[in-house]
Amino acid sequence: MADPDKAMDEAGLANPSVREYVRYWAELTGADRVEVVSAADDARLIDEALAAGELEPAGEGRYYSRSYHKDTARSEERTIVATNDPKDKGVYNNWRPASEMRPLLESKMRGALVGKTMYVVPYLMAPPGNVLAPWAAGVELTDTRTVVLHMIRMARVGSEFVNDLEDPDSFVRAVHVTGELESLGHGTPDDQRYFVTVADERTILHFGSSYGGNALLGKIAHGLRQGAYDGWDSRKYLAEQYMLIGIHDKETGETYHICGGFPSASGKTNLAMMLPPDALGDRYHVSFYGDDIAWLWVDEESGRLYGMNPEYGVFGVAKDTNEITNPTALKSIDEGTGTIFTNVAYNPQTQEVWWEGRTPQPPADVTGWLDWMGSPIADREPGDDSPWAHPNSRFTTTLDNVPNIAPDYNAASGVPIDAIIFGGRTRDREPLIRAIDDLAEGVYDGLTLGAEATFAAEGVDGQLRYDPMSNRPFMAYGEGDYARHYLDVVGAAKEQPIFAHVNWFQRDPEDGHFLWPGYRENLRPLLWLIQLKKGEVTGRKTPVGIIPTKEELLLDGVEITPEDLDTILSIDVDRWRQEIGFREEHLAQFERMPEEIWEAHRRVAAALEAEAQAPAE
Ligand code: OXD
Ligand code: MN
Repeated sequence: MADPDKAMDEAGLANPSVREYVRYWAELTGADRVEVVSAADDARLIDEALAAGELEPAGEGRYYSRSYHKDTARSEERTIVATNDPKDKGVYNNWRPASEMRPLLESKMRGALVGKTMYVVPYLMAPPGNVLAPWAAGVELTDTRTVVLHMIRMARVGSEFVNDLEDPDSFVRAVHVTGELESLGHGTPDDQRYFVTVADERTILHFGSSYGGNALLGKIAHGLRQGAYDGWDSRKYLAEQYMLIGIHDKETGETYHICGGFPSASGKTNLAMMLPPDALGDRYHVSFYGDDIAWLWVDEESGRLYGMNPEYGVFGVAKDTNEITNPTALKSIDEGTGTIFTNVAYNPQTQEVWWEGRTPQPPADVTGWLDWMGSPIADREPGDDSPWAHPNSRFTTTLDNVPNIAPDYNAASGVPIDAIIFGGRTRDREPLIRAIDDLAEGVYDGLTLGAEATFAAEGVDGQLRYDPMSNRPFMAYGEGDYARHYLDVVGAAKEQPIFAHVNWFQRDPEDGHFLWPGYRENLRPLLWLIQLKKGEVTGRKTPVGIIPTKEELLLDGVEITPEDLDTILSIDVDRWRQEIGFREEHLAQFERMPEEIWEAHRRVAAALEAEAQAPAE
């Protein structure tokens, strides 16, 4: 049996509430050993993981890992938010009573660490000293060394982050037990996996995976689900799946901050790491704060909306990351960065890694190459063109490795937010950008955010898979209450951020080409948005927001035809009227949706009707 007190004494883990929690779980799981971790243990843990074969070398100072082949992504169906109040049930949070979930999870975890080590990972999901730090401390207990190594990259880790809490009990209890991955019945009626956040007890209990958001509990379970619940419960803040960037104007010396949500596979990491286009690089610099999570609150002193990235790293999707889509990401995962790759293709002979879209063609010489499951590519049957890397394969690297990391990313203050943007992957209807300068209409727009269903079978043609504020998988309480809270937090700011909806993905209906070149050029509509907020341009008012005129967009050096430009700067009223019908059904599912949101919906619908009746110009 482990001696948790000895381990905690040695590591200087002094918080009495944390110590009691660690003792409780060491006993319940029957762990043989307890080890308290800090970021300074990284090199030793890497060596141990290499020696144990859990990691393999991927060039100098980079590592490769492979997960169990059925354990490769978050599982939304197996994810539950439990509380003691049935009123917390929403459409998306798979609510269950805490009284049912806690005993169930404890029974699955009982005795599960016999013969194993229980790692104790104290962490902070905030820049130290931030006003939201009281909600950001946690202690993850995990049975998996590679999970520890990921946590060290994705969060600030060490006993110092929990030792001096004002309220010693105010840390999130985050317990991760992997279970016997081969016998969990993945995807069957007898699925044993449970990923539960007991939100009103600030306890996260995840059983049955060692992958990504299922296992790194600081990131999604705490940073988003628990954070969202705490933000609402305290009435103090929002925890959102948003990227956060700064745009610095070297001519005026001013910096603007934009955050925003995009459903997965809509290019959020690429946007967050964007370099300015060559023609604008002399004047503007884009800096990176984060690509996945932002917590937002109103700063008491200035009365402005502020934001910060609670994470300490990037857990990026590898697929399609290359010199054109995201050169910044490639530099962030270069040799010497300590990056861990998971489920990409790997060549143990040369220690190289590869994923679909890294280069137009896979390596021509397949000698030594293994696919993400470890099978030699050379042994494939002719015509087998299954991907070498898993589509959800990832790289994990710390923020300091990102070449354009903002100089103040670690500042306790956070940064003032000028604009909040939403964007999905939409092949028609959505213009390049439409700005919304009304809070309720902005929140309404976020609530009706969606992306095209990936496969036609998933939905009706032209209908989006709605993903409110890109938080659908992370909703922690009822959507109507969420909308109310969003209106209240942002509404309390003295200077309102401007909202906008962006779309880089409109296509030509005939030949399918993208109308807007995307990537670095996406800075241009964002600069227009800032100018609009400052009153330097006026745009053109439409029923669904303000869109730029051709003359207002900085277009020098952009390759786009006048016809394509017209299309992305115009509103297809008939398609929009169809969309309004879908939105009405979507919103109607949610209880307690604030009247302001319904009013915004009716305003937009009425303006579209008026436009449809207006004689053509
Ligand atoms: C996610 C992630 O699953 O960021 O959204 O990993
Ligand atoms: Mn995410």
